[in-house]
Amino acid sequence: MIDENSKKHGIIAIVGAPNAGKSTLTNAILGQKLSIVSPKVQTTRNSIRAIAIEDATQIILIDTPGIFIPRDDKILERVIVKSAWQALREADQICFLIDAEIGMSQENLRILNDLKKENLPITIVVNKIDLVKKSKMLETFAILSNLGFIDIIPISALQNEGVEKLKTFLCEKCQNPTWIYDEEQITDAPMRFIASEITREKLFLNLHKELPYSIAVKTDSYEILNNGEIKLFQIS
Ligand SMILES: Nc1nc2c(ncn2[C@@H]2O[C@H](COP(=O)(O)OP(=O)(O)OP(=O)(O)O)[C@@H](O)[C@H]2O)c(=O)[nH]1
Ligand SMILES: [Mg+2]
Repeated sequence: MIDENSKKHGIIAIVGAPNAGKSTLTNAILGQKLSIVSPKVQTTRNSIRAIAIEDATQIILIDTPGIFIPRDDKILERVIVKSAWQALREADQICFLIDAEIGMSQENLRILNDLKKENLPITIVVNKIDLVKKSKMLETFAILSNLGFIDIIPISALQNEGVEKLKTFLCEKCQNPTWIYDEEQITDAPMRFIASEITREKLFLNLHKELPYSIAVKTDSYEILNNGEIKLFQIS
């Protein structure tokens, strides 16, 4: 039993450019698959909360859509990016994910400069370290420390390398009293949303050039069958 008085929580926003591995990291910290993942950009459309527990601490992760410069005429793009910026403002700590293969791109620099202007608490997480040579890593680290970042954590979310260390680090940033979700709750997203997301992930993974990126899936209803299977009624 955890003593009520020792319970703490914190909100951690996972942000970064599209495809940096934000959803993979969210799932790795949570310890189970919740957020959908694909090799295509803009897989995550809505910020989604994953609620992890580490001893007496409830770590509330917000997996956000990738931040990019939206085109003026694309409403969907503007909505996606807005959802990421909203999550940043309500977080106690921001994990800014950088794809180690891409390193400090102009886009990453621009987003980081915008974040710094707002004086937000940022930890840099360099992901996909399994894909790069040490020299490339050191180059990225040097640029980041020249920009004044002190907390830079290398990980491979896919191979679960460095994730435990990151989780311990994030726990220290969660200093608000009490828990705000039930112990067994892993997200605040409704079942229907999760069901729609799983179908959207399968569409992303199985369709290629024919996939319209704006594809959306809506779950109308579902039935739990006698054999335990779930029958979904969805439109896209
Ligand atoms: N090699 C390697 N691949 C990774 C790692 N983390 C994520 N990936 C892959 O990178 C791709 C994108 O991962 P996502 O987790 O969907 O990335 P995201 O940042 O959530 O993407 P958006 O939601 O589209 O912004 C997937 O193919 C992942 O399997 C890693 O540590 N190493
Ligand atoms: Mg994602």
